[in-house]
Amino acid sequence: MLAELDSLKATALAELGRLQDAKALEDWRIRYLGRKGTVTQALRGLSALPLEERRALGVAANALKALLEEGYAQRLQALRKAELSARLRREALDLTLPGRPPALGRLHPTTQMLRQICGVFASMGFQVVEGPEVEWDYYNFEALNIPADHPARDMWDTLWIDGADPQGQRARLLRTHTSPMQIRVMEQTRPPVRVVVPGKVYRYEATDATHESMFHQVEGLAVDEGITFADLKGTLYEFAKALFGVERKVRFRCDYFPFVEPGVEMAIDCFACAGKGCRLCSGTGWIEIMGAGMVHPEVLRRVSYDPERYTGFAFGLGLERIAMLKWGIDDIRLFYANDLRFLRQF
Ligand code: FA5
Repeated sequence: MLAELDSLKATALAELGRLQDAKALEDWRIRYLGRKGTVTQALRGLSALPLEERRALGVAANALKALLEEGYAQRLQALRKAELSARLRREALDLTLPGRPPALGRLHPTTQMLRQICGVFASMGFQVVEGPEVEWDYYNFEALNIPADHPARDMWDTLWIDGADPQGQRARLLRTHTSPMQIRVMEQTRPPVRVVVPGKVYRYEATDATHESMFHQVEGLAVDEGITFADLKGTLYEFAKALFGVERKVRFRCDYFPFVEPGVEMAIDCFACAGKGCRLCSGTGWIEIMGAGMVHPEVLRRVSYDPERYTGFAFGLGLERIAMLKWGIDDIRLFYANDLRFLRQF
């Protein structure tokens, strides 16, 4: 019987050493140490033996049981450890891998420039308002002192909504400039008026490096008692300094727009060559940035402002052209070509 226990011990331990997973280990435990397991059965069988024999065998059988239980516990621990390290290897995270940056959006250069320009005028007390892009002939032309058949209409190549042969003031068009908002604002308010109007405008033109058929303008209008040409110059000078630097010089030269009198074009001295003449300023030393002038008395009369009492100035600038100057962009078509290589630079 002792010999049997010895051989049982040898087989059980040899098997235990070969086990590779938890399921096989559990089977092993049931086979040897379970309720009907070999060792348990052997211990039960002891009761049938004579006392002397029972004592000696009992000690040996209990020692075997303890040995196998101990072996089982150690093997279980070893298997769990092996399993854990295999899992850690399998699920390892490589913390040295660079992360994937979330794609962040940004403001379009036009929007950035628009906010910058409106910010400068807002700091001088101008209110920012917006108006419709689909406009009546009346506001875009007629009320601005440009009646039908007036040759000045040729200055703005118009996209008509209702066909190429518009009939009168109720014809609809895509506004060719932001100036119609001068009329809309004055119709709805009494002086003093101080507004800037940013927005899209449309022209039926062939595109090239400096012309788009859709671009943005920022209109400005100030009307009150006693406003003079000096106010116009001062305001626009402040604007030029804020946007292009304090050392800028400005130049006003006569220009013609039917809704202002006198009308001017405003230029700044070229900041690329400090007025010496270069490619940016076509060798002139000056860069034109907007049209402006004193609001025409006829326009004031149209909105029932008394031109004997009130005077005002207005200006209109091309936003993309200003952005091109500021950021050294040499083709206006880049703004709306949706080329990310261009847009990501802002
Ligand atoms: C006007 O549109 C007048 N309404 C401006 C004005 C307002 C004058 C108030 C007096 C008082 P003009 O057509 O020149 O003017 O356009 C104004 C600016 O828009 C130009 O100086 C230029 O910077 C820009 N611009 C004109 N045409 C285009 C175009 N096709 N593409 C891009 N920018 C343009």
